[in-house]
Amino acid sequence: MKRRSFLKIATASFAGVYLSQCSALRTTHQPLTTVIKSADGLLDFHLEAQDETVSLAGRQAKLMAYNGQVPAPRIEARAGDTVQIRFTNWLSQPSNLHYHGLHVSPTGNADNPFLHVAPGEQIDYSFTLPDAHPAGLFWYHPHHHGHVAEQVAAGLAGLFVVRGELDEIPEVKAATEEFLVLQDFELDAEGNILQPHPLWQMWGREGTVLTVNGQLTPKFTLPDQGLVRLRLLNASPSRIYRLQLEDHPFHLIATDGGALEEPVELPELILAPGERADVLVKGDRPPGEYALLSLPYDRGIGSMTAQMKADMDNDPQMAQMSKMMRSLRQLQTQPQQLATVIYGDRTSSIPLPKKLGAIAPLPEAQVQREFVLDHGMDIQNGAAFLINGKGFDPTRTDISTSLNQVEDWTIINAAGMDHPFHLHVHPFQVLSRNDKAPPFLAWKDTVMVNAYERVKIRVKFADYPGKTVYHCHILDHEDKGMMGICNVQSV
Ligand SMILES: [Cu+2]
Repeated sequence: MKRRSFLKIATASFAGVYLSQCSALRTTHQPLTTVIKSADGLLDFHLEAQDETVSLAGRQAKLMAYNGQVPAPRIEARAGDTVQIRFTNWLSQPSNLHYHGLHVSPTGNADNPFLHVAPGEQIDYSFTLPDAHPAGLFWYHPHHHGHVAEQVAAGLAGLFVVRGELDEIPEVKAATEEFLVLQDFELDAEGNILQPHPLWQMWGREGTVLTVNGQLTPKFTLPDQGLVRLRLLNASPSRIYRLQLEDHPFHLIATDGGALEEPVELPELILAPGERADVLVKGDRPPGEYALLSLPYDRGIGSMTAQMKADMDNDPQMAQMSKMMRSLRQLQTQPQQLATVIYGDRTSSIPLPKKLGAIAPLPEAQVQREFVLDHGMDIQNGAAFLINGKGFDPTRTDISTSLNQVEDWTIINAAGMDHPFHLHVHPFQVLSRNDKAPPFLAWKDTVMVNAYERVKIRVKFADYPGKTVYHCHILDHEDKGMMGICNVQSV
C-alpha cells in the first residue's frame, strides 16, 4: 500500500480522538497534551510518530511528535490492565517504542528495544501490566539504537502513569496533581532543530530552550495551606536538572519505581535524564509567586565548553555553535526559571502523609558484577562510549542470568563526565555510592553515576525472561555504544 493512501485510512480509522486533538492544536496554537486512559482493564489506542510543526515555547517549531503533540499524550493505566498500542512510524528514519520503567515483558511486541519499525510501517504493541505493578510515573520514548538521542531531542516523549495505591493515600489524593515534562531544545531561526556538532554529541546534546510541558515558564497553582503534587520527568536527552522551588522544600514521595516508605524532605532535587520524581509542596509560606528553578549544574562538560568557545570564536562557520556554547555556559552558571508556582485560594490545611508504601530490601545477592563506563576512540566513528571496554553489539549477549537470581552490580564511572545508568524491565535498589549507603530505600530504574563515582545496585530478575538492555541515559552516549545486553534465562 502506498504511504499516502495508507495515511488517509489510518487517520480515518481513529478519527474520533486524533482529529479533535489536531483541530484543537490549530485553533488554539497552544501546546496541548491529551490524556488517554484505560477503561475496563484495557488501554487501546493509536500512536503515530511524525515530523510536525508544533507550538513550542511560544513559537512554531519543526519537531517530531506523537499524535501531533509535544510532549506526547499522557497515558494512564492501572495494574493488571492490558495495553494495546497500534504504532505507526511516519518519520523518515526507523523507530520503535520503549516503555521506560514499566515492569513488562521485553520480548515480542512488548518493551522490546530490538524491534525495528521502518519508515511507513506499523506495529501492534501488546502487553499486560502485572497485577502487582506499582503505581508510579513511567514514560515512553523511541529506543531504536543510533536514533534515540535525535528522536528524543526532537520531542518524542510522553508520560505513562500507572494509577494505584499511592494515589489513594488521603493526603496525596487531596493534593493538586500536576505533571511536569522537562525537555530542552536547540532551534534555529526557522524553528528547525539544530543538528549537533560531533563534539556536542560527544558530551550529549543539550538545548538552551528549557520547556515544561512544551511551554516557557508555565504557571502551577499551589492551594494556600494545601499541597501540590508535582510529578516530574526529565525527558531531555542529556541535560541534568538541579531543581529548587524558592522558599519551599520538596517532600519526595516517589521515585522511578513508585512510592517511598515515607516522605523525604529535600531542599533541592537532581534529576538525570530518564529519572522521575514525585514531590509534595506545602503551601505554608506567604501567598505569592515562587520560581521553580533549574540551578547551575556541571556534569563534567564545563571546562570543555570554555575551551571550545575560545576555538570557535575565530571560525565564522562555527558562529552558531559558539553562540550556543555561550548560552549553555550561562545555563551552567546561572539559575534558570522553569516554571512559576502561584498561591491559589485558601483551603483547609492538609498535612503531609506519614506512611506511603512498604519497600522490602532485596535479599543477599548470589552474583557480583562490575560495569566500567568509559570513553575511547573508534577509527570509524571517532568517540566511542564503552561498558567494560566494549561498544554495543546487538549480536553479543554481555550478561546471562537466570530467573529469580539476585545480583549486585557495581557501576564504575572511569570518566570525567556523569553517566546516568538505566536498566530496562527489572527495577533495582541502590546499595551504595562510593561505599556509602543511601539515606533512604527506593525503587529505581535509572541511577546517576557521577564522574569517577562507584555506585552499587541490587537487582532481582524475578520474572520476564528474555533479552533486554542496560545503558547510559545520556542518549548520545547510548547511541555511540554505551549499552549492553542482559539475557534472563528461564530455569
Ligand atoms: Cu553517558
